Amino acid sequence: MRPPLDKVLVVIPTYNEKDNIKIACSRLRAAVAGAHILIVDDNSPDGTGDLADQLAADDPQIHAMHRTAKNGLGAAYLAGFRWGLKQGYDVLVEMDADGSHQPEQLPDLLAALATADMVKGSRYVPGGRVVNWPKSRELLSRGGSLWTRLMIGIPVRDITGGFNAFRAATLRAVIDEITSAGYNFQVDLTWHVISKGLTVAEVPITFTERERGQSKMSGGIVVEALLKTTLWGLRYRLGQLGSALRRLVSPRA
Ligand SMILES: Nc1nc2c(ncn2[C@@H]2O[C@H](COP(=O)(O)OP(=O)(O)O)[C@@H](O)[C@H]2O)c(=O)[nH]1
Ligand SMILES: [Mg+2]
Repeated sequence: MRPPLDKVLVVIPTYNEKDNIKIACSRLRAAVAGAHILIVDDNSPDGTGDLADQLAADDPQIHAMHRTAKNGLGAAYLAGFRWGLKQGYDVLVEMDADGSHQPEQLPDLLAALATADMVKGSRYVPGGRVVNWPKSRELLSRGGSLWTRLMIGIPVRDITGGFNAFRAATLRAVIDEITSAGYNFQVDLTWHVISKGLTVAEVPITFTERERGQSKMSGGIVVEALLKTTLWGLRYRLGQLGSALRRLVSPRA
C-alpha cells in the first residue's frame, strides 16, 4: 500500500516578487482548495516578506518563512522542504512565484503522482508549451536539458523544469544529498531521485514568461549547472566504462 497523498504543501521561493506573490497564492487556493502554501522569502528588499506575512495572517493555509539573505533558489527550497517534511505533509510541490507555472495545472501533476515518486511539469513532452520566452532562454533551457541527457543519460526531457511534485518519502530519500544552490538544483533533485531507483513522470505544462518583476537568472547560475552536470556525467560515464572493462576481463562477473 502506498502512503496517502492528501496533505499537499506548495513551496514558493521569492526574491522581489511583491507584484506576483498575491496572485500566485489566490490562483493556487482556487485551483487546489486543500493545498497549503509556504512562501520562502530571502529578505527581499521590495517588501515581499511583509506581504507574505500579511497573506499568512489572513489565511491559515498560507505560511511564511523568512531567510536572512539571497542564498539561491535551491537553498530556499531545501529549507522549505525540511519544514514541510517536519510538519507531516504527504506531498511537496515546487512552484515559481512569477506566473510562469500555472496553478491550474497542479491537479494534473498531483494526479500523476498516484503512480510515480516524482512528477515533473514538462515543457518538452507532447502537449507541453513555452509562451513568450525569449529565443535565447529557450535555447539555453533546451540545450541544458539535452546536454544533461547526454552527460548523465537519464530519459527526462525537461530536466531543468521547476514545477515539480514529490511524495514526502521521495524527498526524504534524497534531501541530504542535494548540494546545488542555484537552478542546477532542479537537475540535482531529478538525478538523485532517479539514482535511487525511484520513478519520475513528466506531464505537459504551459510555461509562460513572467509579466512582472525581473528574472534572477545569471551567468553564475549557468556556469554552476554546466560544471556540475559535466562532472556528474564524466563520473557516470567512467563508471559505465569501468563496468564494461570488468565484464571484458571476467565475462561471468
Ligand atoms: N528565496 C529565493 N527565491 C529565489 C531566488 N532566486 C530566484 N528565486 C525565486 O525562484 C523563482 C524563479 O526565479 P526566476 O527569477 O523567475 O527565474 P527564471 O524563471 O528562470 O527567470 C521565482 O519565484 C523567484 O522569486 C533566491 O535566491 N532566493
Ligand atoms: Mg521566472
